[in-house]
Amino acid sequence: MAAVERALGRLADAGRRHPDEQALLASVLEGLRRRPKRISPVWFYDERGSCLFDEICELPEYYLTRVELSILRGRLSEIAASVGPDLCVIEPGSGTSTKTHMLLNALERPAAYVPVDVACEHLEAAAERLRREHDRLKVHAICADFTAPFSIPEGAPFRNRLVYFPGSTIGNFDRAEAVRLLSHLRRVARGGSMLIGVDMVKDRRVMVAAYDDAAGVTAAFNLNALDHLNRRLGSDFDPAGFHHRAVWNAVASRIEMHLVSRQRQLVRIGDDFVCFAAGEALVSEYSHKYTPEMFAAMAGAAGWHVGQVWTDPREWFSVQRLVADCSSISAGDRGCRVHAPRPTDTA
Ligand code: AVI
Repeated sequence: MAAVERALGRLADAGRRHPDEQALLASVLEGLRRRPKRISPVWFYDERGSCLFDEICELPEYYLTRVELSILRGRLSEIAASVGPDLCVIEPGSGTSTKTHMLLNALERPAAYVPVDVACEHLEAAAERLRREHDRLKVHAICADFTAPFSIPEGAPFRNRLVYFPGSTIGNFDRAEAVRLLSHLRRVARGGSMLIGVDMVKDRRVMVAAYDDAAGVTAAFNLNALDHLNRRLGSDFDPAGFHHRAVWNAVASRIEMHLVSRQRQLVRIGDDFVCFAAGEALVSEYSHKYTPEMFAAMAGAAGWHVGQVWTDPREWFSVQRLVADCSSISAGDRGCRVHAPRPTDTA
């Protein structure tokens, strides 16, 4: 009898949920039934999570943002010359478009900028700022999840396309997902090119420290995902019942962020319960690191050819130009070649 009542209660509860919320709940439960359990890194990014991420980018251990910016600053005119004039720059997951400003200033007569992001309010604010700063630039913001198909308005000045995908966001997708995304972005580029930020394999200690900083900001960022889940889905994760862990998985060439259960516990999610054993890890993020060869092979599987690779003196990070059509790579740049670092590049 109790089981029947529980089942009826579950049906009544399910009926009260919005279909979008039900789909969200179903996808979270699907991840929590996997071995190891997984949640999507999208749960990091509520308001607090976005602020924590901004703080992460300033941490001494988190080299990625700093090094990518140093490469861009040091090679900006070379990069701008390589992609050419009159471009429509499309930026998936544009956020606050901070690095874009620098790129747009260096490009010759940029025609249009198309930021694509799910955070619609931030997107419009960033678009408005860029409209004010570049008065001849057409800015057309698209509020969409860039991993799903989205369409760009037809016609000039949206023709000559450059996809700009900095920040090593590609590292947060596993290989199959990354190939799918890169193929999708190649179709978006329509025969154009892509500038992409790619984090490189380096000393394990450097990589682990970047995801497990001494001040505990990344730990707070990771645990905040549980608060976000609780608010959105009415689950009862107790963040104090988990601790943050960052590990290097050499076989998969990635940093993994885990939330490790401190004890055996039951967590209610919707009308279901999920059991965690003491010490059991919930995977919250993968951050893949590449060698130039690994990345070129993956980009190749998505139909891209590597043109130039710009890197820093320690070769910790790279900015790569990918082209859909191999004939647009000059003979000297063909293939995967790491440029000799210049003495002016600093991390
Ligand atoms: C957004 N992404 C590229 C970051 C990374 O480095 O994988 C997210 C992040 N996770 C922990 N720290 C930063």
